[in-house]
Amino acid sequence: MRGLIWARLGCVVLTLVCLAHTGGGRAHAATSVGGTIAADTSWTLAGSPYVVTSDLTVGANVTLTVEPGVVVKFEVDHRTDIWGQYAYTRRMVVSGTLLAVGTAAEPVVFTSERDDSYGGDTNGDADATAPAPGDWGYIHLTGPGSRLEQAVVRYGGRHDDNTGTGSTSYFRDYLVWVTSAHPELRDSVFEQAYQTAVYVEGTSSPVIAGCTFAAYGSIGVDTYQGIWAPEIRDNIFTGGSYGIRCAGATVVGNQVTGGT
Ligand SMILES: [Ca+2]
Repeated sequence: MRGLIWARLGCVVLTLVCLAHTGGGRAHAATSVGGTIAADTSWTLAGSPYVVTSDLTVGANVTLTVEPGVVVKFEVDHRTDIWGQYAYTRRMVVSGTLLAVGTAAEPVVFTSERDDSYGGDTNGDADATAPAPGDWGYIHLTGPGSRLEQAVVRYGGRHDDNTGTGSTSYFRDYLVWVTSAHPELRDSVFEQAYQTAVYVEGTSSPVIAGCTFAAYGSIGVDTYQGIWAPEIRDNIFTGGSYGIRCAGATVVGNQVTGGT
């Protein structure tokens, strides 16, 4: 009898251990990334999700390739500045080249660590936290040849570039920020941006085609500070304040609903 009881207890203990290991629905361990990537690197499905736990820089002359189906999640690191506004979030600065080319069935996803709808419950808290626009900063493209194709970029767009400098906050409220570069953004979804989804400045001539911009706070594509000629073609803008703000861009075949 005593042996039977111990056997049953053993079953209970084993069950608890198994639950602990699968707690929160975490499929498998995430890969933590941050700092500077100094040599050509691929992020693979086997390593996904990748969690950005400090500012991430892709160095000059370096290519980061993100394979189809890979989910990249940015740690939520909100801190309150001296004005009482939340200030600091994670970001990705691409001085080299970012190749994030997915497929319709397996897009490349950039999102908040609180977004359980891609890559599972990566932060291990079940539904205790929900993602929100501005959970992370931006992807800043400043180097040659970057491509985002069949990608989903969501819940970012808020960053204080003066964090840690002791100066007044300098908010960069963009989900994707293009400075003097010529990336191709095709057939992708940019949604839940805190303010502007894609901001283009300097001698930039990106191609932005076949994309959907949804539920962003302010402007879908803002190229007003760009002095070259971007091509903005066949995109859908929905649920933001404005679709496109531009000067000197080629703008063809776009649809704007729920804004102007
Ligand atoms: Ca969660």
